[in-house]
Amino acid sequence: MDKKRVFSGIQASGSLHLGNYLGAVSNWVKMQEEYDNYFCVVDLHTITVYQEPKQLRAAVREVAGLLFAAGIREERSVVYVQSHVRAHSELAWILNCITPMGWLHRMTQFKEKSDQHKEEVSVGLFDYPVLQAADILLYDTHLVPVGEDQKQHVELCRDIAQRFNFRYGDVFTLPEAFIPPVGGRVMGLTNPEKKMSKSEEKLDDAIFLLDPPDRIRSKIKKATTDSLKEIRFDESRPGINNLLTIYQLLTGKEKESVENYFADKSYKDLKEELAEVVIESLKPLQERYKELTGEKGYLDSMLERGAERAESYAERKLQKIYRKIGLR
Ligand code: ATP
Ligand code: LTN
Repeated sequence: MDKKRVFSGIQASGSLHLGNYLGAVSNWVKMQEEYDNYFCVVDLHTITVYQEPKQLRAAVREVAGLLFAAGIREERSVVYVQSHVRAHSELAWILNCITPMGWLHRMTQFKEKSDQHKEEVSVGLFDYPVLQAADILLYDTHLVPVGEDQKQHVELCRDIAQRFNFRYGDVFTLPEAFIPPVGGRVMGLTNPEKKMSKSEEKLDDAIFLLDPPDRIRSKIKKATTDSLKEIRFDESRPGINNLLTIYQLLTGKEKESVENYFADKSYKDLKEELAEVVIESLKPLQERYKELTGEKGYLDSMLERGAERAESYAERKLQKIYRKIGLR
């Protein structure tokens, strides 16, 4: 029987952080054996907000390199860059023509991002979720593993697919979001009321996957906690709750055993132990990243193969869509 298909995307708007890793990428790695996978560096989404060209080029390679370093394997997964496969933009246009503006006005991420970039909000930023729907629908995707912030976009994608199928016949598979029960929303270190984010100005808020050990120690040391003492999971205490959640995810322990372990310890102990756990967890990834990018041309050739494989699927699907609409 054919395996179910997984698709997910990641932006090249900066370095990857622990939130991206725990909320998304680590699950992609775990899931890849069971499914047929497509993982895409979504550079066309990234340019919905201005990026300096040189930096963008470097960031795309860094993100792709980190996916492989984290354990995504070419044998199991197609990894490629969105702009290398033209079908994404072409399908996005078609979906634009069946998506009501009102649906996009409801997207909370657009509201947040357009507040952050008040000086210039592009049409592309508004249209961002439609391009995302095109990504997903091109590959007849069943499951979309993402962090909690993307749930609304995947639901919109389903709505667009349903509308298309209703008008033109059964063309699209209806996808479902897969959001991890723990880790779907890792919070910022200095501001644990907000999710950890690449584009956050405050650099100490996020632990980046390529941060050296000393940076990790100093960021965790500065993390916001509270004036209480007890170390336990409690959503009303976002700072401590977040540090414990990161610890739990990286050690693979149960909540209860994490709480027992820290029962007689101080916040200082928690921070020191967490820093060492983070450093050790990222070490193999950082070493693989160095190896992989040290060999000239290695990463580029993997991405080239990825684009070819993605294109052969996407192009066939797109031709079918064109015929359904009456464009062929
Ligand atoms: P930023 O937070 O800087 O805007 P983003 O959300 O645009 O970044 P992407 O790189 O596009 O980040 O996201 C890649 C994946 O990481 C998505 O599945 C997203 O849901 C997930 N993700 C992002 N931030 C977090 C977080 N703090 N906790 C859990 N998952 C996250
Ligand atoms: N909007 C997503 C990135 C993204 C994506 C996708 C995720 C673009 N296309 C398709 C899943 C499926 C984000 O994380 N900000």
